[in-house]
Amino acid sequence: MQQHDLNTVLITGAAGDIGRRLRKLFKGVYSRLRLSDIKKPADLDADEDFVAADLYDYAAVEKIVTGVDGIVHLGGFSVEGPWDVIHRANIVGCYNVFEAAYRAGVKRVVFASSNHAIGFYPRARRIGTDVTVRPDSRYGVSKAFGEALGALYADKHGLRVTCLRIGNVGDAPADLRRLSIWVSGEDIAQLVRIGLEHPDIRYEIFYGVSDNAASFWDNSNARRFGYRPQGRAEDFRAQALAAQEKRAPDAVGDRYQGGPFCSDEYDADRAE
Ligand code: 15L
Repeated sequence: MQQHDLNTVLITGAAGDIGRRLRKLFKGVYSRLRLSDIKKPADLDADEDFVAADLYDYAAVEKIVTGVDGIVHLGGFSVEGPWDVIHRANIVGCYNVFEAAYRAGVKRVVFASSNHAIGFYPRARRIGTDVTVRPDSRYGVSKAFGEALGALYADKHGLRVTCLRIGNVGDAPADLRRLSIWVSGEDIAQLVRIGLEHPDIRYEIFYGVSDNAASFWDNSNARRFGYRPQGRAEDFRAQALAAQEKRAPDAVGDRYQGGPFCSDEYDADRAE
C-alpha cells in the first residue's frame, strides 16, 4: 500500500460486524483510530478510543469528526426497516456525516453502500459500477442516497469519496447467492484502505466482493486502483450449497441479485 498522510481515522458503526473486523485489521495501520457507534462495543479494548454518537444528532457528529483525516462510514441501519428508522439512521445520519466531515476539513470518506442499491438487477446480468441504481428496499434506497450524497460532496466540495457496494461480509459464503456476493474481512479492509489512501481517488464506486467465480459484478474499477482480492467463494462451494438446500425456494428472490430483500413486501399482482 502507498504512503498516506492520515493520522486519525474515524470508524462509525464500529460495534457492528464489519466495524469489529476493521478495528482488528487496522491496528498499527493508522496512528489513531477513533471508534464511534450509538452504543459502546462490548469487546472494547482498554487502548481503544471510543466516542458514542447518535448520527441523527448533528452536534454529536460534529464532535466525532473533529480532528479526523479520514472516515469509514459504516454507521446506520444495516437491513430493511420501517421508513422512520431508515430515515433517521441512513438518510439524516448519512447527511450529518458528510456535512460535518466537509465542514471539519476531513479529506476522505469511505461510505459503506450495499448491493441492495442495485438489488433488482437480475442475477443473470453481470453489471459494472456505471449502471443506474435499482434499489430493492427502503434500505437500498438509503444506500443509493448515500452514494449520491458522496458524489455531491466530492464534486462540489472536493471531499475524496469512495462508495463500497458491499456484498456480504463473513467468514464464508452462507448460501448460493452469497457464492456470488461474498467478501472476506481482509478484502473489505483492502478496499477501505484504497479509498482512504490511494492518491487518485476523487469519487469512485467499487463492489465490495472477493474474487468469486460466480460474481454478479464487474469490479474492474476497483482493480484499476490496485485491488487484488485474496478470498475466493468457490473454496466454500460445497458448504454454501448444503446450506442453500435447507432454504425454501423464493420465486422472486432467487431471480434477482438482492435475494430476499427483493421478495420482501413484493407486490406480485402489480409488479408482474
Ligand atoms: C447488506 O447490505 C446487509 O447489511 C447484510 O446484513 C446482508 O443482508 C447483506 O446485505 C446481503 O445482501 O447478504
